[in-house]
Amino acid sequence: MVERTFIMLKPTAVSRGLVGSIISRFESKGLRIAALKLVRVRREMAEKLYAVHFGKPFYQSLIDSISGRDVVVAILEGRSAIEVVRLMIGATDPVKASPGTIRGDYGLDITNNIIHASDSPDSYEYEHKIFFSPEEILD
Ligand code: FUP
Repeated sequence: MVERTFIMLKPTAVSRGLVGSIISRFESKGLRIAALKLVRVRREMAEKLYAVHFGKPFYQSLIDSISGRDVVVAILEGRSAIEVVRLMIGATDPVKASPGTIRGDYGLDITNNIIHASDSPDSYEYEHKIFFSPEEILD
């Protein structure tokens, strides 16, 4: 099934100059870029993206880690894109993420774990609308 997923390259990926390398992995895999842009994250956008984590011990540092900072957001399209991208990014904790995955290859910090990706069709529907208007998504 062809579907879309939302990804966000976190501020560390941008500041370390990893954007091209990471996007290249998705292109090589055969995923199509349906939308792509560099954005400075407003605090309310961060709070919306991470609303499910409100109240958890790491919530505030998670919000602070992206608020006011630059990220690259994209929508990727392809067969089972949500599952494929989740496999490619690896486990949430980079210590546990397998080598060969993006989180496994590029860092150690759990909060700044390089990349976010939607984990279900519902989360895709919710997340991509925080960053993209319909006319920014191209067929
Ligand atoms: P994931 O979907 O893999 O990004 O993981 P979660 O939705 O569980 O977590 C969202 C973000 O919260 C992670 F990217 C990093 C951060 N986090 C922490 O900082 N500490 C934790 O113990 C768990 C998650």
